[in-house]
Amino acid sequence: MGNDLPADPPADPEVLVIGAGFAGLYAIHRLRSLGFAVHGLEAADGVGGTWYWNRYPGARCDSESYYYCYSFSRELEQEWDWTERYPGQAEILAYLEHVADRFDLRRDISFATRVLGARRDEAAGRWVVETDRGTWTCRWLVTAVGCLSSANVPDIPGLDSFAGEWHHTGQWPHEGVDVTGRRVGVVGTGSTGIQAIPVLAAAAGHLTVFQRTANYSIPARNAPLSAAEAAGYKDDYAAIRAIQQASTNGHPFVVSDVDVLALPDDERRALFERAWERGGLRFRAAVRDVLTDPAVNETASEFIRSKIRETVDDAATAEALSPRDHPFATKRPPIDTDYFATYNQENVSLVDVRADPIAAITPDGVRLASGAEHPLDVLVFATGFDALSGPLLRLGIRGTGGVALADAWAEGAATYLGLGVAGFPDLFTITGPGSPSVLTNMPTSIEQHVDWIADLLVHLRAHDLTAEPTPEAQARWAEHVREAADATLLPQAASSWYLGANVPGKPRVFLPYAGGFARYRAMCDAEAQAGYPGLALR
Ligand code: N01
Repeated sequence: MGNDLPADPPADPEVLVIGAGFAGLYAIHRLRSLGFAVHGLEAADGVGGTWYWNRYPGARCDSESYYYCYSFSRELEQEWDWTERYPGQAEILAYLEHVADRFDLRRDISFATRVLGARRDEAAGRWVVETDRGTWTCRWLVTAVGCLSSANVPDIPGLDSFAGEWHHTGQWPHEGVDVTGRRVGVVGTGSTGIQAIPVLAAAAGHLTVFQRTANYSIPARNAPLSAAEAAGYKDDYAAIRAIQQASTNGHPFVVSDVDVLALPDDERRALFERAWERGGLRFRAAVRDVLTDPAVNETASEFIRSKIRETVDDAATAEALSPRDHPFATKRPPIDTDYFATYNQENVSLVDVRADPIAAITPDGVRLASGAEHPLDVLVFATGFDALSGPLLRLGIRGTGGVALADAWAEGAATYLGLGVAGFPDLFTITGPGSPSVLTNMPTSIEQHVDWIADLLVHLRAHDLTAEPTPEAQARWAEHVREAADATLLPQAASSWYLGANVPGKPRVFLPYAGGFARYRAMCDAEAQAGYPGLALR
């Protein structure tokens, strides 16, 4: 089905939802089912969000398919068939297109409509939203713009002069990029680079990886889902969802209570070997305290380094690929298919750009500070995103008194519960900064946020109220977010995008809430049950 613009977009809906990915689609569905006049604005010409834009080679989800999906509809759970343990980009996009059709969501979405700004009309008590296709107003503005949708392309001198083609992985051309036999460079070895590098290496004439920070990666162990496995998950959904709701990360697995430091070396090794064989994100749940006890973390970190040494033939390359500057899982841990083994291919080389930084892009390729030249035909920036706050800031939002969100957040993003911002009445931010979001399985967090916002809007509608966080509640939440991060090893990763460290000039504030999904959900529920004491309701 196409994504035609509605012929007559409804004038002045009650709720505007910006974005039509996992969050926006569910928000439109949920709010519509509660009787709100809701409309979606989407810059792309289709649904999908992250999974619309991220079409780079190897793009695949790191959560397993049976739980990287919505839980709000039992029928949807039963009727959709995933084909692999980890769903690829095209399959997730097909799923979201199915959801849009099944719940008839497209009729309430304007596609190819980019938000250019949103300002508060205080007299009218409404938001005025400017788009490249006209102006809208609404009573409640809900952002569903994702956490990782604002591409971070490094400002390297000479990029404009490059004679080859360059692409950021988050803005990958829909027609694909033919790298067959060509000289390809990849900058970045985060989750994205680690997924793309083996796939690019299989086709490229030569692949040069420009690595600034070595990364821990666990084998994904992707495989087709057998009919029996798929049926088993469908039968077990009630239990699976219950575990997710009670979990730290919204994943349906529990963190082991094994004290790895109490184990003899051979048992410790055997335990990690089993977790390595199982693969995936649950490796970090194989023992307790990985993210809180440096000694425990080092056992996991060193095990992974030993696997890199086992896998990579050249000892110097293995050492260069071995992370030493941050503990395992303090940056989002990637999972991979043949990532480290790729460096054994003759057509692949690794360049350490921490030791010898990229100085310039030339018409021919990349020049390092030492003067070394790397000629390239294709340059791929797997350099990540201006995370969490970036997608909101680029909406150009102005709240009470015309204050720009950018100014309100000059010292770093601050929200209440990640859901709203003081000074911005009737604006609600699905998976905003200060929410567990990126530390969790995203669909789980998205559903919780949308349900919470929907309940609040029902309350506001019933009592004819506006709502915004009180400055006091927001300040308390910022402090709690900081304490929750400081109770873990997470802030130790100096170059982490969790801290905004990947974007030059971005304030260093730990952005996601690290206190755990279940605990967070309980706090959100308590806030609602108490009549929203953290919100000024007028
Ligand atoms: O981005 P990243 P990503 N010169 O920021 C390097 C999610 N995700 O797109 O670490 C040289 O993690 C940077 O180096 P450093 C997931 O949450 C999910 O890979 O800053 N290098 C780093 O190596 C993930 O965490 C999935 O020193 C530069 C890399 O680029 C998040 O998205 C798949 C540089 C960026 O890594 C972001 O991952 C993929 C420069 N100027 C991603 N600037 C699935 O679940 C940056 N780097 C499918």
